[in-house]
Amino acid sequence: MQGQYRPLWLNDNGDLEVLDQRYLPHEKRVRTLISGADAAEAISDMTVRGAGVIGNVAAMGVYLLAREFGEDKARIKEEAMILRASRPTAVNLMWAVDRMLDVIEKSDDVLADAKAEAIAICDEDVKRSETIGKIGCDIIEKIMQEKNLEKINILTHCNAGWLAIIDSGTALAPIYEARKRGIDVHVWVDETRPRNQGANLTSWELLDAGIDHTIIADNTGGHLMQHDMVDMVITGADRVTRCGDAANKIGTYLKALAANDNGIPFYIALPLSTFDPESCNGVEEIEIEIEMRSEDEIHIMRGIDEDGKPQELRVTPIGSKGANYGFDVTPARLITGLITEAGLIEANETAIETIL
Ligand code: RI2
Repeated sequence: MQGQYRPLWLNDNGDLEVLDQRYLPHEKRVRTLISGADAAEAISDMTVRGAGVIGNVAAMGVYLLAREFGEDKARIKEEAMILRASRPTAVNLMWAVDRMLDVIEKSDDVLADAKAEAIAICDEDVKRSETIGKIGCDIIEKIMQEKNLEKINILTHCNAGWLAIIDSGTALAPIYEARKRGIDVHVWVDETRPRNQGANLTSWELLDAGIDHTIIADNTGGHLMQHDMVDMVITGADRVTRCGDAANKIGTYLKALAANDNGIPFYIALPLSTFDPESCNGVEEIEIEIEMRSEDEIHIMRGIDEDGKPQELRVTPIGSKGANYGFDVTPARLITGLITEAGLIEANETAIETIL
């Protein structure tokens, strides 16, 4: 692939260019990152987001550090710690930075090796995403056969498409694959307050791909499930423990509870780099890494007006407090299966051990 991916690519100067996801779906704006600090900022300010892509941008960020600091490995390592801490929950970020630093540590040609490794990480994600798509789509076909469906309704939360992991996502990869296989799919897209990754990004991706979808307010899923309007749920993840508990965008847990209550299969799609082998009980152990974001995201809605101009609108009383938890943890017992590039596995320690 040589560094040309849809949400990020290297330009002719060797700078990293990324699609600025803060302006989607209304504007396709590109931001150029020339230093490791630029890459860290782009991750923290959500120019790029999604567990896979922040790992990719962090890896490319370490390459940019190698370009700045040459053979000064100690300095690269020091600066890379800023990248490593640029968001707290998605473990792909730490995984990618550590892998880059390992290569640099052993390297005699830091710049060339760092660039090659960052590209390798991205290339591997392309393959992972493709495999996840195929395995996930086999599950879609199985559910359709079992229920004798002509069209399948899949609910997803947040954005786990190609904007989140190259080149076709985690949760959306099976849906893209279904389209390739000619399967009739309809996607319920949770808006995903407060940053609206579903309403802004998943819908944009699906519209672009010509996939039938409907955006719903976050609290709609339970009602749809009670009325047999959802056949399966697939989401991505930011961190999955070795025992199968999954941290994902806030609200995922409530969807899993509703799915469980209604006997609807609930899948998490993830690359192996999203596993956190260090932790087991996700609610207790991931708690400290759950991102708390600015309460302004709760108070202020962003969008465009009738003239297409970006606007911000305060929707809460001035003086009320807001709390903005970025992620929640879905316990393994509520997860039907984990769709990974190593296969479909059960969400438990014994099964996960065989693939890590
Ligand atoms: P992949 C997102 O967080 C969501 O939690 C989403 O499910 C995940 O990243 C997608 O990442 P944010 O970065 O599973 O938008 O596709 O806060 O890697």
